Amino acid sequence: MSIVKQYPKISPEEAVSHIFHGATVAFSGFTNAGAAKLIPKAIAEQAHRLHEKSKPYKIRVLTGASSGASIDEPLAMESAISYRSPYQSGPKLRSQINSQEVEYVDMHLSHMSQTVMGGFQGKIDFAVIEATEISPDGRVYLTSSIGASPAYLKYADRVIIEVNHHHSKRLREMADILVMPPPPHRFPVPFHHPLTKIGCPYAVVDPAKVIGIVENDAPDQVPKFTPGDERSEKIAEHVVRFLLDEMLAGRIPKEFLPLQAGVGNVANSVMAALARNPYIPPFQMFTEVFQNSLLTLMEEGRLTGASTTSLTLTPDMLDRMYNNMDFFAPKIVLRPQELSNHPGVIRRLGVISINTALEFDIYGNVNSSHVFGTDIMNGIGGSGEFTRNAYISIFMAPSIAKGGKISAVVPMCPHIDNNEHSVQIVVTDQGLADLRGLGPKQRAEKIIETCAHPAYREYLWKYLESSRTGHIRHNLEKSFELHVNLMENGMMLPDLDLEKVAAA
Ligand code: 0RQ
Repeated sequence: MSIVKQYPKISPEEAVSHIFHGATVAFSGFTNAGAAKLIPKAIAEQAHRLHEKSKPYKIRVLTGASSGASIDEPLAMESAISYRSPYQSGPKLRSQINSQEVEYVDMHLSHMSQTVMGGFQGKIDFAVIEATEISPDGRVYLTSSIGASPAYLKYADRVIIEVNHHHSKRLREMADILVMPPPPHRFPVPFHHPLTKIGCPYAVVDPAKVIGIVENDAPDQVPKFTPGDERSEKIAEHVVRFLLDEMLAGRIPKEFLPLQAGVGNVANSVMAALARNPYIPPFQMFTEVFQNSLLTLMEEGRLTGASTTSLTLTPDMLDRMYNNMDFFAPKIVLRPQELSNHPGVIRRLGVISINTALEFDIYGNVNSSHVFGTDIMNGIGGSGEFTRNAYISIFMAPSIAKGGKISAVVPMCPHIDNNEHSVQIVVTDQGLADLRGLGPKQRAEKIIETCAHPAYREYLWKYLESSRTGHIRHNLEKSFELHVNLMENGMMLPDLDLEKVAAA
């Protein structure tokens, strides 16, 4: 730490005047939670002005995870992004990635800090970080997410802080921050419980690097999730019954095990169903996103503690938390994504991971990220580090999408995020297949019979029967027939009667 200084208060426009074409800018934010807000908007305006004069202006964007309305979408609307990592979920940016206008590096989220340290994302020219406060000696108190911000503050050349007065200063009571040193100087991460703390309540920056402070008062732009539908409810029922059976079999202890749940409607339905069931004891979470449903569960005493890297709460729910910090602060730990998603800790704690797939194949390989194996949806996010190291790893998907035009169960996935060696349980609204201990043939039979929608079962059985025998049966000429049909005819099985499918 070189100096102690008073930071100049600057306007977003002044801050942005430093950010040059081609710069790599690392923003705070893991989802919209804790995302920088005013500066991305001002960068988008700067891009608009320069593009109007036919001048080039694009930046390379890093964040903790997705950033949607706060960063990705305003910048993508002005074609101001040339490179993006490690995760995104915005429709405009997605289309620019899929047309190869934007280079996208889709990464395991806990790797981000190490990747930045190694220089694989290039030099970090600027970090733009939202904070509740920065002290003259460089302690940065982060807001509703920690994400990769501690590493960005450490490795960036120059730093701009958005001090956001909307957030509670008491967030620091939840924060547990450290940046891992490079190997071989790493140490075991001694978490024996989701709420263990080993770090500081603040991140650290060299004050000499700080260009200035931009003041802000805007809430996080976290959108509302739509409520779960009938298929999500069915999936939730299967998952709850399975977890109860695991308890009865003694494979889950009576005090239960920490859960990780992905984001989205299906995950919300599962969390709600778990909480409703009187035989599931109050539980804890070791996860990366703390979303609306979890806040309610905590208030009801069903969720007794959570480790996370972001509070992805709609503004009303975040305010509800801020108005009751005496209750919430001791029950939540906010960590850097390097630690919230730490493989060794996930394994040690015996986390049960519950994530969502776009599709899975008859052997249990999962595609969560690339439609047709070509078009990005969002990314792998944290699903890989949780699935690979979980005590029980679960993937769920509605058995059909787009009214039956798409089957979630396919012969072979054209892209694989999580493979058959890591995925233990797959579940759809049709049923749950426990793949543990099963060989490939048994897995295929179980998945087709239990998880596939009835309208697709016959096709899948025929595929299996017509396949070349080996340890794993496949018919390489037909492996992607359903996907090719979907691309060419808009339906995986063009002769299917969709009204009948919907009724089944
Ligand atoms: O299309 O948006 O046009 O309606 O895909 O599907 O069913 O709404 O599912 O919102 O839960 O997202 C895997 C994308 C699921 C998400 C994924 C179409 C479908 C719909 C979305 P529409 P749903 P969800 C923690 C862990 C990876 C990251 C992760 C995800 C749209 O869960 O990004 O797990 N996961 N992170 O109609 C083509 C198929 C399809 C399909 C569904 N097979 N082919 N389209 N759709 N199946 C979070 C973080 O890491 C931050």
